Amino acid sequence: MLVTGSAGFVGGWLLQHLRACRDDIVELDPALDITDRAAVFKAVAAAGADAVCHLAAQASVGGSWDDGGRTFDVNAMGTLHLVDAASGCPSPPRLLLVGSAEVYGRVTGADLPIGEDHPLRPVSPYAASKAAAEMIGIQAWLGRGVEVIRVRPFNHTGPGQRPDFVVPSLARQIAEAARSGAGALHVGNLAARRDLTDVRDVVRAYRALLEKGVPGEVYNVCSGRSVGIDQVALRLMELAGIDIPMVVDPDRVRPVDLPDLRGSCRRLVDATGWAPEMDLDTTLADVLASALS
Ligand code: A2R
Repeated sequence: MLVTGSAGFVGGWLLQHLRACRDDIVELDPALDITDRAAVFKAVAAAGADAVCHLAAQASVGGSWDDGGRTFDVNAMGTLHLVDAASGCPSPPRLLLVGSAEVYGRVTGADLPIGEDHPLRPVSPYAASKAAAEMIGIQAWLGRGVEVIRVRPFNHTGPGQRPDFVVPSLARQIAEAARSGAGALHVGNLAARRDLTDVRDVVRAYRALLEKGVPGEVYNVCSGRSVGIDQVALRLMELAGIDIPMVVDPDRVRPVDLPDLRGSCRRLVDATGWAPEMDLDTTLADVLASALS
């Protein structure tokens, strides 16, 4: 399997899972820019893989507001280059395009849990770039018969995630406070609720879908339950044995935040038999342990 973005957060966990499954793995050179069409063609041809998991992306929703053009180049055009390169192979590999549940945009309580047929209403430049990447994948399947499977992961976390994501950000601040014995927890929108899955469960879903997913189809990857960010913060403090005040930092509140995001994983479960194995407490304890180390 060829893995793009293997040096990233999810990539590291995917490689670990693939190794445990004794899969043949080729990593796209992390120095290769996915927007370099000629380089992507060369690398995909040389890899000769039967499957590709495409993780390489500008993955920051917040950052996409500052550089929508680059986000679109990397996430949409990068996907186009990869898909075109794959379709030009003598035996085109099966492709898993990793999108995002952010494509659903603002949803109301009545829409929950969100199924894959929910309309795409991207709010951030990041979400728009991921919706565009999906269209590129659909076209490759319908127009050229390339076996493309799309996934829309909801929020996921685990050890090694960058601290600009909410759980490691909270864990890092709490770890610092535990060390120093003082401090405050700077938070964004505490009222937000998110469907949080452990990255180790997410990568199992990706591999299972590459094996058993239906080409042309799209799958949510989520737990089906949402948890309040305030509950996450409180639980992390409890696990660390500290109690520090929470301070809302306007810089951490995104221009447009989604009050609740909870998906249905029914289609994924039906296709693969997948079920999350990690409970939230274990995930939080592991992220905290990694922040404390
Ligand atoms: O920016 P870096 O040096 O951290 O590299 C990231 C890489 N990447 C690229 N690779 C090739 N050409 C580019 N122009 C390019 N821009 C970024 O993709 C990194 O190694 C990887 C993405 O990893 P993370 O930023 O850690 O994201 P994460 O959480 O692993 O997300 C994986 C996928 C992405 O498609 C997200 O949009 C989706 O899951 O949620």
